[in-house]
Amino acid sequence: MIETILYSLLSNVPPTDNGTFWLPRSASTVAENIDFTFELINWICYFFFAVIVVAMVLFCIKYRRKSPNMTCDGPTHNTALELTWTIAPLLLVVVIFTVGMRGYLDLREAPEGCYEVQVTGQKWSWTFNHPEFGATQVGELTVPVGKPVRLLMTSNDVLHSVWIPDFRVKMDVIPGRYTSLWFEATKVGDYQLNCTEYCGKDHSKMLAKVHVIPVDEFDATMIKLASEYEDMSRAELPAYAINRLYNRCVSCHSLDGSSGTGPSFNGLWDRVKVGQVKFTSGEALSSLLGDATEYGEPENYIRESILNPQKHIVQGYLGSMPSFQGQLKEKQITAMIEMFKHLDELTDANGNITVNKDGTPTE
Ligand code: HEC
Ligand SMILES: [Cu+2]
Repeated sequence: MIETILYSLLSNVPPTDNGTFWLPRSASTVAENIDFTFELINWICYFFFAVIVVAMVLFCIKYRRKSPNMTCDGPTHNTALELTWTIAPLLLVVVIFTVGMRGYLDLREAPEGCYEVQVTGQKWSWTFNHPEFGATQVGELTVPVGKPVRLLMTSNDVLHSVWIPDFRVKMDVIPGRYTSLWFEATKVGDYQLNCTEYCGKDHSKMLAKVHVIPVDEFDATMIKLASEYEDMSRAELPAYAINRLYNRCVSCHSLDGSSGTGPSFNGLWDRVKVGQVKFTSGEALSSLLGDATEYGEPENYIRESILNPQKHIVQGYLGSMPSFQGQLKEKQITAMIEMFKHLDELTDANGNITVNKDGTPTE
């Protein structure tokens, strides 16, 4: 009841298309409640600001010291006044709590049957996995309009935080733990996702776009995304691999030559091509290449390294690489191999990726 009255009093509450002076446009189901709570508190502040300033000015005039030898009796009790300034704020705070708590519970409790996306934060990018379609997106997230979506999130390195201002949702992303948030987008369009936990040098570039698309286009779009490499020519594969597949390797393999959990991809093809890899068994790759040997072609060694990484462990590393058997299709493995061969055309000297998925240069 009280909420209905308050709603009708606050005529400029969202949903708004362009946002208000204080708030960006709103585009999710929880936004209404959040904006209402914000506006409510805001208007309470305006009201008391006006009352207090007016009273202060009037009292300054009325009770000013009118002559140098004027004295007064000092403060006294006024029970009615004291009860008013105790009980009125108490009631206000109870109202704010009730409205705020309801909105908070809505935010924290995802409805049944959400579409689930797995989110990984990593210095300095966002990876979105759609287990239902076997599709992965980096730096962009496609979701259906009018359907609740739940993000199950974790970090590969430090604290990050997902924030989609237009949806009014925000949640920390923590290494070694899952956190979640949910939203239901109400309007088709593109929305900005930010990292809002300072996470190092390129924190301000840790952005992603949320594409909200009509429900009837969603399945087709995701299926296409999961199999987009099928129709690509060989020349298109390296740019695809570095943008769409490398994110599964990035936590262990660098592009700038520095070794991590695994050897850097930088120079990998040159090493492998001439067999210049030594294994913990003491064997060298050179003795496994060439006619009538285990691998024949160097490409076979890379394929084997991805599908069956335990077979030969590179010296100086532990056998900690997971197998990608069943996770990468043959053509995606071909794409990775093409990526190794063309790595110098895809990255700059510092190991930054310099091409987009469609082969155009970044920035
Ligand atoms: C959890 C860490 C981890 C991930 C993720 C990972 N690797 Fe590895 N990778 C390793 C380690 C450790 C080695 C070295 C030991 C070995 O040979 O198994 C290695 C070795 C390799 C080698 C052989 C390197 C050489 O110098 O001979 C290739 C090729 C390779 N990985 C490709 C990939 C690809 C492609 C991906 C992503 C699709 C990937 N790895 C994901 C840890 C990882
Ligand atoms: Cu971050």
